Amino acid sequence: MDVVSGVTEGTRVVLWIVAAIMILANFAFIAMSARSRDNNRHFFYASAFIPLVAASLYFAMASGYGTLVQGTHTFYFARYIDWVITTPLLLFDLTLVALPRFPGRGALIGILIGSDVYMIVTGFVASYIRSEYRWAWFGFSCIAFVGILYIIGTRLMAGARQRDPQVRSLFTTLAGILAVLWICYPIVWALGGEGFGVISSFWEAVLYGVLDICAKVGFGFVLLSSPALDRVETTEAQTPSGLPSFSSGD
Ligand code: RET
Repeated sequence: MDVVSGVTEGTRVVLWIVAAIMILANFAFIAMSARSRDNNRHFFYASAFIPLVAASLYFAMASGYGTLVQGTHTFYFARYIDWVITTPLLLFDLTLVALPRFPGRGALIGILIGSDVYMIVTGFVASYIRSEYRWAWFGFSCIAFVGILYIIGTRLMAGARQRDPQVRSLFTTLAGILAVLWICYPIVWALGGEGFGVISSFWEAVLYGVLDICAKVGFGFVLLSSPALDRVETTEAQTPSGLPSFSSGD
């Protein structure tokens, strides 16, 4: 079998296909930005940048430069470079939909992104280490992940409840997509070569590929094609009296 840097031919084909889909998504999101407005253009920039980053790192893996051969095991380290850049941007999008511009959402964005970077970096360490100690790092990463889901389910949800019904329902859809897809990542990790090794590296590449396409491209399409996007940065949280609320952020 033709193997380049530990990547077999079948897996390379999968990686090339995902790279191609990501670059097409980047073009599509750039084209969609024609309908953006000044107040929501950042969503288009972020959504287009996410598949561009993924395309370049899938390209690296497909061409044999995104892997590390560790004995009989191939570690696809480029995934973590992709995720450490793209997952904060996805959380950034979600937070902007949930919370109004005022009275400020910076602290929550900082906490979410900090925890997310920690989750990916500890996940990288778990993957790099081949001894049983990797499970401790997997555990650290999972703790941060639970924290992220907790903040989304509590603080962001509470913020979204105070918003325009269309914006609220966009948030609920995006948060649902994000939670369901993101939970699959540690499951694939545990089943794949870094964890228990019960699925082949080919199927691991297929599963991560499908997840990455749904979490980046699917999420981006839902966000950018929503009519509620125009209302996200214009509506403020409402108190029952209709006055802007000063309590839903910090
Ligand atoms: C790892 C392994 C360690 C434990 C946990 C993980 C979580 C990874 C996640 C990745 C999400 C990636 C996305 C990429 C697409 O844009 C690192 C697999 C908890 C949640 C959404």
